[in-house]
Amino acid sequence: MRIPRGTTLVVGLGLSGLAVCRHLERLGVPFMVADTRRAPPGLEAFRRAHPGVEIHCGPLDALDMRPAQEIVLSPGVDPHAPAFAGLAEAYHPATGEPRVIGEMALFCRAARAPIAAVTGSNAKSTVVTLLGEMAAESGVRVAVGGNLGTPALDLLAAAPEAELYVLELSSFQLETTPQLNAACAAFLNLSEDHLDRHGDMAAYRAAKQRIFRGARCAVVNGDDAATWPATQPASQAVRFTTRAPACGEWGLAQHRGEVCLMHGDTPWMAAAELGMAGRHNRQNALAALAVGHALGLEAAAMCRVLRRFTGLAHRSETVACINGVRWVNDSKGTNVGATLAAINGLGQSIDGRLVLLAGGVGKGADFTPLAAPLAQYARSVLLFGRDADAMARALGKQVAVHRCDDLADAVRQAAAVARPGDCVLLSPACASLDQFDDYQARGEAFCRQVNALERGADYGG
Ligand code: UMA
Ligand code: ADP
Repeated sequence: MRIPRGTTLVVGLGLSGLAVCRHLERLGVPFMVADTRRAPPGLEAFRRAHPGVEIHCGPLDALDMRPAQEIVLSPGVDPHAPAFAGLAEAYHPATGEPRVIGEMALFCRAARAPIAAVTGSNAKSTVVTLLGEMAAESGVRVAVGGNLGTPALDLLAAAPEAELYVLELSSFQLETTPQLNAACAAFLNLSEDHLDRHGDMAAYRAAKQRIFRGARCAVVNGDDAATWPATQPASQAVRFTTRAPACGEWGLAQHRGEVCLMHGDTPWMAAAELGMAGRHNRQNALAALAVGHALGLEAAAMCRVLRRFTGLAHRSETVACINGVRWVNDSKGTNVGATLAAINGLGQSIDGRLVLLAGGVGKGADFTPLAAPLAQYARSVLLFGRDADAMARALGKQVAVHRCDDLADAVRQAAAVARPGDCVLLSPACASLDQFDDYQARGEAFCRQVNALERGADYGG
């Protein structure tokens, strides 16, 4: 099938693709859609809502995409797939941008308010949520979205009066964004994730580094050089660090006998006042302050938010204490870096030991960095899901590892091995998609099973 000349092709009928379709409709741009699944969910609803729009379902090599005006990929669609060979490198004569782009490229063209953008392997949602709250508390009309959930293009219609867009951006979204031109762009941290898509860490980092293209201000992690801009002097970026900060940096230092969040040598607030628990959240608070300060948000308003915000669901969230055992839902721990932060953060703070529940889709990651902290802090590791065996091999013999049928079985076994003072931690270091719709569904299943345990009920799934 040949795409009519001048037509834009939207690939992927998910959240992002549907937002692109609505946007193109508003602009009056002719488009058609494609999805590599033969029967993607929502197809019939889409047909009813867009009766005149042509839809192609199935492999993309059945489509001749060359005449397309532009090809707008959903984040889950790999621009390096063979179907786009030759097209991904081509430039559009009118826009000067690549012909294969993503939702964010359309957003940048249309947005009339400054963009604050946040990327990183972990902590994006937490920092973006904090920033949205900080901006609102400062009296700024703010719209928050992107990888977090609400597609960026939907914000344009939902919040036309916005004075600031705060966007969480994944490597997938950045890979198809030629030039973001953010007022402030933050790269929080880099650890292994999505290697099944990007191939290696260099490509993954390069995708994330695109956040700095055209940025007026860069915020980076002083403790993680991989986040520093590759093409500009790192000294021009604002840094946050967990050490005592140098002049202009954000960091942690003792002030009048307590650890404080500092800007250079100026204390902003005591770390103990933070609503969020865990050492990694101090870092997240500093990152949010660094971006908020760069955007000119009010200092007092930002500190008020940091005091009251206790964290998002499914991120190191205590969901029950049963017979002296704390049960923690960190289902959003979908990569090794996140799970390491949870193990180290909790391992240091509990009286007993950790019982870790982990496994799922490993996305090509190396699990060996988990072995040493688990040997130090864990009583037992209960593994389930597709890559459980790979994880067991990586953990070696220093840790007591048990294979479980599924999450419910792991919860059951955890209840049997945990002792008073221990903490049972669901932090899978893997995506959930082999067994659940998403990390929320996995976290909710865990909470249901733990609640049933609390009630002394039989729990099955
Ligand atoms: N599809 C294809 N071919 C493919 C892949 C997907 O046709 O090769 C189709 C699927 O059949 C489906 C649609 O594309 O119909 C799904 O598109 P998608 O996977 O890009 O997902 P969306 O529903 O559009 O959601 C995307 C983000 N998803 C991904 O990046 C995988 C959402 O991030 C984001 O919230 C949403 O846009 C709105 O911006 C989710 C995510 O898992 C939370 N992100 C990853 C992460 O956080 O680790 C990066
Ligand atoms: P993202 O949107 O990048 O996935 P979230 O804020 O949802 O980030 O947090 C995801 C996971 O990362 C959580 O499981 C959390 O425990 C862990 N995490 C939070 N902050 C950090 C940090 N600063 N460094 C490493 N891991 C972190």
